Formats: sequence, structure tokens, C-alpha cells
Amino acid sequence: MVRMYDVHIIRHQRELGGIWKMETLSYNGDTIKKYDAVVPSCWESMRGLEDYRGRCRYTKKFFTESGNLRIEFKGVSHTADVYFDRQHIAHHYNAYTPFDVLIKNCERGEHILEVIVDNRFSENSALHIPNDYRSYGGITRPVVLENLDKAYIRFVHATPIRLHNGWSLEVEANIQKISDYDGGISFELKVAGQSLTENNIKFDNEGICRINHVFNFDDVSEWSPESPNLYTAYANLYNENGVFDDLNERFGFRDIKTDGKKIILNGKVLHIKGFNRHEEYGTIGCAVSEGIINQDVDIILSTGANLIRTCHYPNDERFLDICDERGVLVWEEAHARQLKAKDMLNPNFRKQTADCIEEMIRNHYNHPSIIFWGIMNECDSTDEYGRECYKAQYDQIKSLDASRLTTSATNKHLSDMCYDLPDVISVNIYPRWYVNDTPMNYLNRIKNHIREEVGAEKPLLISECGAGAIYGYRAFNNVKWSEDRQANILRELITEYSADRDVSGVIIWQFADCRVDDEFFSDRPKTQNNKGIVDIYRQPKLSYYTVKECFNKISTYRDEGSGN
Ligand code: ADA
Repeated sequence: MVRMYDVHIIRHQRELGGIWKMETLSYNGDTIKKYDAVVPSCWESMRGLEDYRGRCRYTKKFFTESGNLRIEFKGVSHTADVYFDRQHIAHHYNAYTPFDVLIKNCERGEHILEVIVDNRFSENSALHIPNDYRSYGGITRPVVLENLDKAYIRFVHATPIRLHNGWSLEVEANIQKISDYDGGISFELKVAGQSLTENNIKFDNEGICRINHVFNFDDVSEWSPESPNLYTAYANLYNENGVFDDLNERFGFRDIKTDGKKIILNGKVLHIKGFNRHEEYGTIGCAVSEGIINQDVDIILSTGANLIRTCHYPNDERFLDICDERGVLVWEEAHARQLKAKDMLNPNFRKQTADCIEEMIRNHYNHPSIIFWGIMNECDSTDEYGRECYKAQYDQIKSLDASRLTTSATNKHLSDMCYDLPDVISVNIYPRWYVNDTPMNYLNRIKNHIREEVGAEKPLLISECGAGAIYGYRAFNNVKWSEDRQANILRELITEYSADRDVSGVIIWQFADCRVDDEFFSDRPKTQNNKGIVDIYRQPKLSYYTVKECFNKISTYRDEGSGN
């Protein structure tokens, strides 16, 4: 399944899934071994390739009618070179954002699609580096083949704006012409009982038509965690012969902003209680199905949590669709974790980051569940060059989407030079685990620094805190790595931090144990990050029950005057 609802009814779309021929490649491109691989999947889920870091060639033959094709890859980990009938047609870096390619005037018949996939670490890869999560290999998200007509709707972005007496909805449509066609093309958009029609639309010399319009609504049903009401903008392209393309974009009337040290959702003071979640499951790796995604959301909602942070990269659109429908708030993060100065000086860094941010926001713009765009987790924010990088990314985000809040999780608490840049300050802290200190002593030092030395009067989030536990290891003496110790630490962290009204919420590190790169933390038990409240197969540790007990005592909105 590609998405959780019908994005297209008219446009002819099919998933190029099933078995693809796959072969591992030597350094100079010779075939080492052949496999029958399912797409989407990780090659690490295939016998003998559990630790493979290298290149593979994927091949798929398919039949199509003549005309214009569009092939969209939802995710290839981590670098893709795409060949169509042996011609190189696309290159893409980064596992976590979609990319597409147009093939004009394709002949009717059978064609060959080949993808060379590379998950190696090298100078060519500034963001996929040895890390505390695994950079998997493979075509890990769905591939979609579309048969297009003379033009198609690239995207429709809907921005809801809360007014004193209702809502407005700013709509931007982007349409691309494909074939030389001098007949009239019309555009129609229907949303919440209102419609817009543009006849005989005009294309610029790049073949793009941009349409902007503002709708006004007196009364709508807002999107919120407790009432995730969704609407759909139905867009069509048509001519005298009828409709030949469509795009149906879901969105929600939801307003997120800050007011001093508070985060305000639909006019109410938000109190975040959440989890950091890596997109991964057991031996399946990062190619998780919608069933596994929904199971994770079930477990997370059962604890009383109201937010998931997509640490540390953009997630699959099916995850965002499910969060939209089930009312889970999302901090979606551009791809970066603990990049040091040398990594940020990689000549590919600036472009690879900018591309990731652009693709993330263009493709995920309409999801009401997303309230934060996050960047640069624990990267180098302590010198002028680092600050310049952070500022460039925040500026890019605001130029693409001014309707959401920006943030970045830092662990350079007393030396960070970027606290003035984001809308929300976020700190990763591990008292009782990495630091032998009480939760409040540790936090108060940071708060005093931020308030007094930086003078930042803005919301503060605890974006990570937690402890490790080996699933199944119980102990009377509260020893490190026992489930008992982890549960006790999480109880103390949640109890202390949720009572601090200077803090807008806490996001536990982490939801589930996950595999780490052998080259990074090979001394981690089981080569996993073991701070999950469930293990890699979602078996609950004692801490699941503890977090559930604590989170369910906390309401999603801070009722002024009460302690919660
Ligand atoms: C950091 C980092 C996380 C994870 C965590 C840990 O805060 O942001 O990705 O590595 O530490 O488990 O140590």
C-alpha cells in the first residue's frame, strides 16, 4: 500500500512491488550474487545480507501503454541511480524523502527499470554516517508507476489560518505541462463545499502553472488530538474531453503557535507527552508496513502519549496519514544526527540537507499532525559556522512553510549558540543515566542558562530523556540495564518534568529498541539502542506500564491554574 487513502481516482497509478531481481555488486560493479528481493524491503532482512554495506542492482521488467510515465520512489536507502531501458534517468541521495522522474512519449510494450542502490559510508554521504541507528540498504519504501496525460498536478498545498470569526484556507496549486498541447486546459478545486475554477490556464516557459487562492469558512470542525477532523481538497485538470488528471489532498483546520513560554494548539496551552520513534521493526528493518506503523501508534496512544518525534529523519507518508487520522501530533525532523564540525564541512552537507528539507516539506506539507519541523539533532551548534548552518536551515523552512513551529534538539546545553533561532528550544538530557544528577538539578542549570544568559523567552521542550534496559532482565537491586531501573528512572523523569510549568512537555527516548550501526556503538548490548519501553518486536518492558501510568495522569492541555 502506498498511502492510507485514495490520493488519485482518475490518474492511472500502480505500485511496482512484488519480486525484483537483485544482485550484490563488487566495487567495480560486477555481479557477486543474485537474489529474488521483495520491493519494498531492506536487503538486511535477506539471509546472508544482514550486515551488508555496499551496492545492489535491482531490476524490474514491466509492461505499459504508450504515453508519459512518472515513476515515484517513496524511499531508497540511501543513494539511488535509476536506469530506464538502460538509460540513466535519475540520481537521488537520502533514504527518507520521495523523488520522482518523468519519462515522456514512452512506447507501448515491455520496459526495464534498474536501480543501483548504495548504502555505503563515504565522502559522498554527509548525512548517512555511522550512527546510533542503522542506515539500511534497499528500495525500502513503495515504488509507484503513473501513466500521465498532457499535464499533471504536482502538488496542492493547503494552509489553514485561524481568524477571529472562522478560518481561511490559503491554497497553492502547482501544475506541470508535459506534452506540447495547444488546447485549453482548465483547473478545478473543490474543498468543504466551496470550489475554484480556472479556465484555460497559462504555463510559464518552464511549463509550470501556479494557482493561488484563499477560501474563507465561517464554521469548520478543527483537527485536534481528541477530534482529528480531516478535509480533502479535490483538484482536477480537464479539457473538452473531460477530466484527465486529479490529486486529492487531505488536510486539517489546525492552528499551532507560541505565546511566550507556551505552545498554543487551537487556542489552548499544549502539554506534550511523547516518544521518539525510529522507523524500524525487528529483522524487517526500516521497511515497515502500515500494519506495523499502526501497531506502534496503538501502543503509543495506549500510554496516553500525544506526540511522536520522527527521530532523526522524515518518515513514510503512511505513518503521517495514520497520525492524521488518529490524532497523533508529530515533530517531523530533517535527516541529521550528531553531525560534528567535520561532517558539516563535508562539501555535500549543505546541498544534501537543503534537498532533504525541501523534499520533506513539499511532500508532507498538508499533514495536520505535523506541528514541528525539526533539524540537526545534536549537531555542532557551538561556533559561527555551525550557527550559519542552523540559520540557513531555519530560514529555508520558514520560506517553505511559515505555518508550523521550528525547533532543534541540542545536547550542547551551556554552549549552544543557536537558542535565539528556533521557535521552540529543545534539549536532550539524560540525568540518572549518562549524568549522575537529579532530574531537576540538571534541568535547572540549563533553564537558568537559557533564561538568564541567553534571555530566551520561548517554549522549552525536553526532546529526549530516558534510560536503557535489556528486555527480560529483572532485578531486586535496581541494577543498571534492568527493566526495574529503567522504569524507576522514567517514573522520576516524567513526574518531575511534567510538574515543571517552565517546560512544555517531555518526549521519552525512546519508544522501541532499535538496531545501531556496528561501526558506531558496537559496544551497545545486542548492537542495539536499548532505551525502548518495548523491545524491537514490541514486547513491553516494565517501563511501558510505568510510562502508561504516568502519562495517563497528564492532560494534553495545561488547564490554567491546575498543576497538570
Ligand atoms: C542522543 C541522540 C539519540 C540517541 C541517544 C542515546 O540524545 O539524540 O539519537 O543516540 O542520545 O540513546 O544515547
